[in-house]
Amino acid sequence: MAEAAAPVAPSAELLEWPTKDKRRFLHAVYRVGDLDRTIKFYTEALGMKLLRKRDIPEEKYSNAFLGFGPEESHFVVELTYNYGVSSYDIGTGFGHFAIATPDVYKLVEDIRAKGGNVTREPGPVKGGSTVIAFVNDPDGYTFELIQRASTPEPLCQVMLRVGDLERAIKFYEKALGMRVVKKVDRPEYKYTIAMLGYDEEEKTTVLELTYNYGVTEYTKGNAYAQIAIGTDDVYKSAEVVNFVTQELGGKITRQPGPIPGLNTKITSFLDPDGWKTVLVDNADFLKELQ
Ligand SMILES: N[C@@H](CCC(=O)N[C@@H](CS)C(=O)NCC(=O)O)C(=O)O
Repeated sequence: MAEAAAPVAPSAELLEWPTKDKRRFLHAVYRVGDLDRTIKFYTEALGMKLLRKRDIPEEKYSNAFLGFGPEESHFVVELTYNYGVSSYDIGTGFGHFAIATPDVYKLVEDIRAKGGNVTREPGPVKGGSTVIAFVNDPDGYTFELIQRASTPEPLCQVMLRVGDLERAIKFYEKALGMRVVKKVDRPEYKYTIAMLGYDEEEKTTVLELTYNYGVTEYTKGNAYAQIAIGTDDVYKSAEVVNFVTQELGGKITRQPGPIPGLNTKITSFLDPDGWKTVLVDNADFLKELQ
């Protein structure tokens, strides 16, 4: 019997594409049970701005985009409200979004004054010196507050838990062209974290991957959806992703091409742990904003 053909290795030029491409974190997409309630909390307590809203009645959902600056240059959150669905399961794998602020103590007081749920009081991170705090939003999504003198991008992290950190790092390096900008092992607390992205963590948003010693499985729930990242060529990008999934796992869930009706070109895929990323054509995305 003929054996299955080994995958043909793409050219070196194609494999380098993810690091040559114009990549940027665009938004994190997740579902909330009450759009107005979340908009109120994010604008009044967390200090975000409401950037745009859209209602798609034919598909029975609405979106709201919020962040600390315009979508042309900032990472933002894209909230999805599905008509009639008031709660979701966040699962155990999703970690948090993070907000960098010069004064965590002050922000926590402001959040508390607005009725926010502070789950970890401000103070140095266990095993380190950076002042952090944790608060939960009305749906139970966690926001880590991180003390930093200044930052061009306050919405600075998406933290996801993974079952095999080295495999996940390889995937985001090879398939998405990210770099490990920081890695910290805290054996006393039995976890390792890796920050991955396209620039230093003080300058832009990073993906924080957390490995808890011995934990290989998490639940994903149905609340958090995906991260969107910009690309200049969804077709080339998808070819690389497809090749990398053959080595490391994960799979393309949407072949590259325009979204019907919107014409924005995208491709989406799962990493080896099942976390979803969507790559969005940079030029099409800017047209969407106009
Ligand atoms: N078991 C933790 C490992 C990650 C972790 O502990 N991260 C640090 C922040 S980098 C933290 O949450 N520390 C808690 C604290 O300092 O109170 C998890 O899965 O969330």
